[in-house]
Amino acid sequence: MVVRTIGMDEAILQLLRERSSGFLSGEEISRRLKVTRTAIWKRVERLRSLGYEIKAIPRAGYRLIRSPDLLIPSEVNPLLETKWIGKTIHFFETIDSTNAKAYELALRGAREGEVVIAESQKKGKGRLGRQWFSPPFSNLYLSVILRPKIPPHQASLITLMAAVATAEAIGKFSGLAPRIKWPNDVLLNDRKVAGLLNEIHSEADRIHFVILGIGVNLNMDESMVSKEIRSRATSLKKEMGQTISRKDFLRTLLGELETWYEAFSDEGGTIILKAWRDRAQIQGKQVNVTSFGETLRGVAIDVDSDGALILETEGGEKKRVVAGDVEYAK
Ligand code: BT5
Repeated sequence: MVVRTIGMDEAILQLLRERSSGFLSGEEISRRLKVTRTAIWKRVERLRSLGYEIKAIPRAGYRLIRSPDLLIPSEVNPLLETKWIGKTIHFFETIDSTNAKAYELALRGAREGEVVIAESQKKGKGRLGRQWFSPPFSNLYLSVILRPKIPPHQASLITLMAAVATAEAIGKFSGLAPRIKWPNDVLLNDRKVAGLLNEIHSEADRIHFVILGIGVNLNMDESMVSKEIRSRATSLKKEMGQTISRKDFLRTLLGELETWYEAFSDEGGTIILKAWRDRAQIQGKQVNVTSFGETLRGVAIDVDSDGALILETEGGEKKRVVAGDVEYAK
């Protein structure tokens, strides 16, 4: 569907970019892409509606003046500095959930490093059946397919790795100091700027793939957001006081993901756990943890090598929490 539409749009953009210093006639585009001139005109109108500034002069043709901050592959690919993550990008203007799409692609054999990006999600997924608010053309919603050669019980290290990489990307990009909240929220000024949802497909002793789902609030304004989320969410634009180039941020994020995933693959989990602890600073904190409908109060001791939270409850008992939500006690 959308991919095909985008394919033709991108082909037109590609030709216009090649002719950056002059006009390209409708006739030439029509000949090279084997479509009618009316079809090209319709595509150009569509591209304009997406924010492309395209000048058209009768008899001279078309010229690309300016491109918007879109995340389509032809805008993103030339910028990427990664070796393998994002070499194939599946782009959608809108989709139910990038994670669901990536899962489907991975089942059909998509390779490690393939990425699904959407401009908006209709059913963006949070953890535990919750929703991720995903307004169009303002944030980043992406899913990366990984095929790590590790046993399933280590999969949560991949989640910690992704949280570290996302926090590192936000830190490098903004100069601010994001904090990780167990298990995988990234906060700026105690508000959530990014959330991660990782989904695993495995058998008893082997992981087939992990879908790393990452949502980062970049240019989302408070006016776009419901009251419920507003008090707990923030965006890079809000924290930095300027509009964010989503393409540039994406480049930074994919670069960090590649670096940290390779560090994990080469050196193991210790390096990830250390980086996670440095950015979470949860050890010794008084917390309330909600897990499977039960709320536990206590002091966070650490995360273990499987990413579980170790809590010392008020009664002095040690508990290991594998899934849930943390609130810092005031
Ligand atoms: C998460 O869940 O934080 C995981 C979010 C993962 C989203 C990405 S986007 C790309 C990929 N494809 C998907 O379908 N999902 C992933 P959780 O910890 O359960 O947090 C969800 C809660 O955060 C919601 O119940 C809201 O209270 C709040 N929330 C929803 N949208 C938000 C947003 N844009 N910014 C900040 N908070 C939000």
